[in-house]
Amino acid sequence: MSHQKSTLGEFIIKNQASFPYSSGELSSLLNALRLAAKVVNHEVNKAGLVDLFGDSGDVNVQGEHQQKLDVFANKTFIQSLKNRNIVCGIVSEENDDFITIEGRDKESNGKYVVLMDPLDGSSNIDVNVSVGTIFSIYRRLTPQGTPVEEKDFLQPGRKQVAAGYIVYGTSTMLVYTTGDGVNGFTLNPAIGSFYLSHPDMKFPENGSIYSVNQGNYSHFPESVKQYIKYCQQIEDDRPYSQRYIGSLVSDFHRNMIKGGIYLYPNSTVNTDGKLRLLYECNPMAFLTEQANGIATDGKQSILDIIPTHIHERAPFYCGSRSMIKKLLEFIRQ
Ligand code: AHM
Ligand code: MG
Repeated sequence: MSHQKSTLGEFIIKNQASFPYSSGELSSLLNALRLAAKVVNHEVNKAGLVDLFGDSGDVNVQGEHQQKLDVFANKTFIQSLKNRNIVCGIVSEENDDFITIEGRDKESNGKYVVLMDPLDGSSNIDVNVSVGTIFSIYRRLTPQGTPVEEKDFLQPGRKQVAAGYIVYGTSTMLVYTTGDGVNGFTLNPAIGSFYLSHPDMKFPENGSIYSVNQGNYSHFPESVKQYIKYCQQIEDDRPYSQRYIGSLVSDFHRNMIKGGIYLYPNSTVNTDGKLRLLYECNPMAFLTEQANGIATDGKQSILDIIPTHIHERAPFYCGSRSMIKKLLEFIRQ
């Protein structure tokens, strides 16, 4: 594979010219994420060997302070982004407020903002199940040279210039879009390079997998309950298989490759759903639409929601077109 396929670095350079208003900065930003992904991957892979499971603030045998992996991932991505003069602000699931990044001089802070979930599905770490990083990139609204403002982050998903995820699974992959299809790159750990292994990824039009935390069934809206019953009926190509890893990135990745639907509805417990609009739903929705799928909150495309605060939640349904269309029939009835 390594001598035939292009590396992620080569691919980014080759496709740089197709970015609107390209000046090489988005490429540099993607490279910063690529570097951080490798560092986090290294740490995730040895999580069972060194004592990375403790609470943040623990002290290990060498007397060094331990970091939980999600704290480590957060710091690593932030530092890698700060090191280049491209990003003026970051929103992270791990930080209550947005982070302001000053430029090297006042006039030259970056023109992009990044929103991320540095380690999604982190409850899976302790049991050696795959986790991921999700990222979303926008051009800022306020002028360069001024401090970033909250409104720079509160843009509808439709305005994303790039989005993607890293899945730390049986192999580590970086999957992203800049609005020109979705491409997946697999890390060769021996060489430390990502190689294009999954060009032009697309959701199959239909699928036979539904992914939902069915333990919450009693709390779901009636329409979603009805759809789940439909998935279980013995008719045509059903019943579908139920697969739920509990790590959005991993469930999404499988469904995009095999065909399927992911559901995290609003419920009597989570009235707005659980997943975060800005750094979970939006980037996944951008990838979904670029991969010929549909991502919706049940009423509208996820990408059309106008956000009002940085950590807001949304009901989230995404996947193969015909499966989502069927779900929407139930919701609209
Ligand atoms: P996290 O960002 O705190 O890890 O939560 C997000 C995760 C998703 O990856 C996953 O799909 C979902 O939460 C699982 O939630 P639940 O355990 O309620 O099914
Ligand atoms: Mg998350």
